[in-house]
Amino acid sequence: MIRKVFNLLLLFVGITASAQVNYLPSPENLKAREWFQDAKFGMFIHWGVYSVLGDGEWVMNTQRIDKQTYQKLPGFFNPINYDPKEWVAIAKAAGMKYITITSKHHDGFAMFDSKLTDWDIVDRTPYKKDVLKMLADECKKEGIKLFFYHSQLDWYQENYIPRGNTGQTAGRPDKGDWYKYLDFMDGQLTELLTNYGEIAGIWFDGHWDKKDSDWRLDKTYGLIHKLQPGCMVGSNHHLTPFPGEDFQMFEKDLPGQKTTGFNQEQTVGQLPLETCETMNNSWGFNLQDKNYKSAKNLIQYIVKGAGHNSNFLLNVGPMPDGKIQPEFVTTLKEIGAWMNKNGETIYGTRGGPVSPRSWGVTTQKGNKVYVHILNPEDNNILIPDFGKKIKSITTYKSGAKIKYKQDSFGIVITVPEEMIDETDTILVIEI
Ligand code: FHN
Repeated sequence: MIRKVFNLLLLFVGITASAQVNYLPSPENLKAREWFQDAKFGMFIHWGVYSVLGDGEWVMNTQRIDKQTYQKLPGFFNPINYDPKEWVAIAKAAGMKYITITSKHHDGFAMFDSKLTDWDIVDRTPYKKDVLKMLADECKKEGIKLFFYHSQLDWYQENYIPRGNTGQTAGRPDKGDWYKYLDFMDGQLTELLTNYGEIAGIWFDGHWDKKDSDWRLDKTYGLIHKLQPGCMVGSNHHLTPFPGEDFQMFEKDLPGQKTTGFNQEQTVGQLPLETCETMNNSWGFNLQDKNYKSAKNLIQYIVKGAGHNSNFLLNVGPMPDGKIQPEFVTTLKEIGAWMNKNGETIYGTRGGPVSPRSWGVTTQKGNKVYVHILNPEDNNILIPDFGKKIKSITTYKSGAKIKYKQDSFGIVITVPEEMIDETDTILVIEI
């Protein structure tokens, strides 16, 4: 038992020791965190040479494709219909304020012009253009902030050794130098934070592949904060945030929820929060995956996210020709129509003052509390007292006055049947 505790202690010390222990976020970084929490809604983009096979972004691992064979894929990747203008317009029309795109996923393929390897879109594809550069320019023009997803896990680089839980079937020789791999990764991060203008954040993923290894995070996080102090670092390690991180993400779960099984050890920290989710069941393009989520379901997810003081990062996996599939475009348009009308009750708010309930959530901004009734069990809802004297309660849609009774138990509100909205009945409590 003592041995076990001692080992755990060692592990904890080891992990936190390798993070940016004395990290003090810069004023730019704190400002960026404020912007991030106000922005609330972003587009996640999983795009890479794996899109050619239409079987998701893990196809190299799931189909046990060795590195030799996988190297044929870039030759088929020629996204002639790729139009960053169109992508950014779709995101903006949906009400999204930022985009997080895969600069490199687990297959190690760089979707940018890297001088550190030829395993990238410029050297290995007939397309030969730097799609991230094109997107960065368009985002800048349209006032959309850009984040880069970057996989720490790499199934291609031979120095990614010792291997982790995945990438065992890539057919790489069992020799290499781990710290050369970390140097390579820091080198590519330097390219991404030097050649693409202001980058709002780095979205790391893959630490979970070998979480006990020395990822030298202090160096990597320190490098990012030195190159761009306002750049927010986040890591999808499904654990409690490490020093040096500026936001915390939850995959396929609202903060604190544990429905997915891979975040049992995750606790909700004090950092800005973000939940990421797919529009069907896949991150990368998947030809056969037709499990599309409805616009209503995704709108309620954005609202629940805001009620949990969290952003919502909604994913698309573009097709190999560069187009976003029409099913996603249609749903994003519907979400945009709703955000156009009701965005004021989401953007710039913070979760609360009442924690999430079975009937819905609350968001607050200034002297307004927005009550979002998502599952009206009946026309009466009880809101626990949150210590403020209420001036009025009206519907957000029409401004119609709503009857209510306030006492020390709380506020009982009766919402007339005809005012119930099947997606979200929004009431405005003026305090
Ligand atoms: O393995 C990745 C997966 O491909 C995808 O990128 C998601 C996005 O959050 N993260 C990992 C699974 O936890």
